Amino acid sequence: MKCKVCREPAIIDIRRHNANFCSEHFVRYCHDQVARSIKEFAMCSPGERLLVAVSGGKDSLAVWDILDSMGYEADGLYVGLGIGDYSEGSGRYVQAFAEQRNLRLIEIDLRESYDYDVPTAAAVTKRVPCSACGLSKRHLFDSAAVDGGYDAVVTGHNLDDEAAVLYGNVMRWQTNYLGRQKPVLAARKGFPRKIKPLVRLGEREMAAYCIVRGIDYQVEECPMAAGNKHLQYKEILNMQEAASPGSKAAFYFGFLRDAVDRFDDDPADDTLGRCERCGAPASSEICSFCRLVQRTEGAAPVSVPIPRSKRKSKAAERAISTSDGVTT
Ligand code: Q46
Ligand code: ZN
Ligand code: ZN
Repeated sequence: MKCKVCREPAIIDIRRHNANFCSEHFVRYCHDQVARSIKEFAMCSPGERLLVAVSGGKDSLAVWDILDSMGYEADGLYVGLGIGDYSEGSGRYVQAFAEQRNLRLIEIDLRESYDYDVPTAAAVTKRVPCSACGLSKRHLFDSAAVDGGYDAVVTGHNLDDEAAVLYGNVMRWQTNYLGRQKPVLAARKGFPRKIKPLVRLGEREMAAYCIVRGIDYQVEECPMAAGNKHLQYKEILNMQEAASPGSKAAFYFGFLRDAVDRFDDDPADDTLGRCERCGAPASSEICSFCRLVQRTEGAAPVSVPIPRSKRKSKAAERAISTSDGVTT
């Protein structure tokens, strides 16, 4: 197996491109794919300030590394979710990464700042952890970006994530979500622009990128993700991809080219008011994040893990349908 560019021994084969790369040209390939996405979807421009939502997993650390290497001014934002050892480990990977590269990292800990954590919020609301988790992350990413004057929030969603979310939304014809499944969402009143520069790169490529670049990341999955449909959709698509390389990319990019504009882009958001407590966009007097903070006030902390249930799987899938959260 030889590198397509230099004919030296290759370290990875990418079947959908019918190409193998050595480590040097693989890194270049990843950067080229990100540069192509940024240009094609007009995600951001040099000189803009970017806020990368980092979870400690491979994708978010890789996208931060790539943007920094490409010369973008990119700070990191990490939200401590309070999911036991998983969150403690994730935080350490993010801190080490930022320190090694001398990058600015903003840290918000749910327990310290808002006196709740994801397991406790799940118990209080009697909903799956991903529901309170997704809500908290979306709110904190948006408000940190708006308050900090950033031009865009960056997330590490890769091609596998986007294809799996699309598959789930198509399976159930979630047309309200389909219209928002774009690699860039423009800024709207009170919401920052959101961009996904990794949409041309697969999960396996991002893991390989981290190894080649010496990025230590949280390999362990979130203990509260078990059983959600998103992982099942990935498995289905992986089987399809193995039988027919290029299927995921054809599915996702064909959707962007021919179908996404046929679905509504959530026009109702433009009529949103302001939360009386925090000033964030809200459809009632208090935004859903502040309502969650109110509901968890004084609740006794709950530890991890929370038992699985069918109800959990369904809500986890709903929470992930917009693919707005941080990926690992
Ligand atoms: S961290 Fe949070 Fe994910 Fe864990 S609780 Fe669910 S949403 S699975 S990206
Ligand atoms: Zn090479
Ligand atoms: Zn609020």
